[in-house]
Amino acid sequence: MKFGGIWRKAGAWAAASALASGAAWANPQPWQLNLTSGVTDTSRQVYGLHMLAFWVCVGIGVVVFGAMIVAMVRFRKSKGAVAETWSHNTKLELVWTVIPVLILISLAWPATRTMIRMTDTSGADMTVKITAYQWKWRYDYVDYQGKPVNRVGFISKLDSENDRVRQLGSGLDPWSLKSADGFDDYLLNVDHPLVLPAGVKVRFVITADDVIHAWWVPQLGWKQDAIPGIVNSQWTQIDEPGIYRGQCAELCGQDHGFMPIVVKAVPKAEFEQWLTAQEAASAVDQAAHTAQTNVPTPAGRG
Ligand SMILES: [Cu+2]
Repeated sequence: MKFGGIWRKAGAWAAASALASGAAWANPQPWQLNLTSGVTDTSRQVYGLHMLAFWVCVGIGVVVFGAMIVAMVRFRKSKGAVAETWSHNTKLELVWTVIPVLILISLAWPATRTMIRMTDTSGADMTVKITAYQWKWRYDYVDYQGKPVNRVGFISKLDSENDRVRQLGSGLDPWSLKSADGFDDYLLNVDHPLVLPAGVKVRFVITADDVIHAWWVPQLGWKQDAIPGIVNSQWTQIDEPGIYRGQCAELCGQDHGFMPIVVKAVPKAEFEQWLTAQEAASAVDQAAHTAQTNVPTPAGRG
């Protein structure tokens, strides 16, 4: 009952601070020191937990260092202070054991609730398979609203302009690269973003085909290791359309710093149009491929 109250207060406080700061942080900012509150319900919960733990630590720091400074100033030797000789005090020891236990429980309780919620991928309306490679990502759309998606998948890698600029001795200016909204997107832009519908629960199944990578978009509030031979799952539900950027978060080799992630969240109707167009294009490709492989072998050969 008591913890529920604490959690509700922390949640309300977190939601208020998220509203105040969320919009300004759609892109990473220079000197952005704090965690972002992100663009999903879970990312805001994670941010709330982070701030709750932060302020608990600040409170403990103030009390502990305050008591230390008062003791050092008021009871210093030059003022004639003489050290006490007792070594145990059961009441005091009980207090300094029980209080930290209560603090830890009050932090662990909401954190566990959020963790449980974050791992529950059930009830998703869509599945995307993410495969990591040195040094790019592959996205395959598996199903949408209970129906399998027909062969929609693509590789997403550092865009060609970024790739040209990053070459040693290219002589090109990294600051000349800007996204449509004026953001300096050097090393943060890809050729094909992962297109997702806003307001839809999306399940990700994440793996890798060579070494361990990690798929990380800070605005979504989690990162997930992509491990060869293992399929990890995660989910997200992005509130608002927008561009959300991330990077590989597990040192995976020479070009680890050059495999960014861009998620493009679009309104649901726009996403459905996009998906239908992708499916149609893939069907045409498939038909052309079948026609090519079915060309009859000329008589008298083979
Ligand atoms: Cu990687």
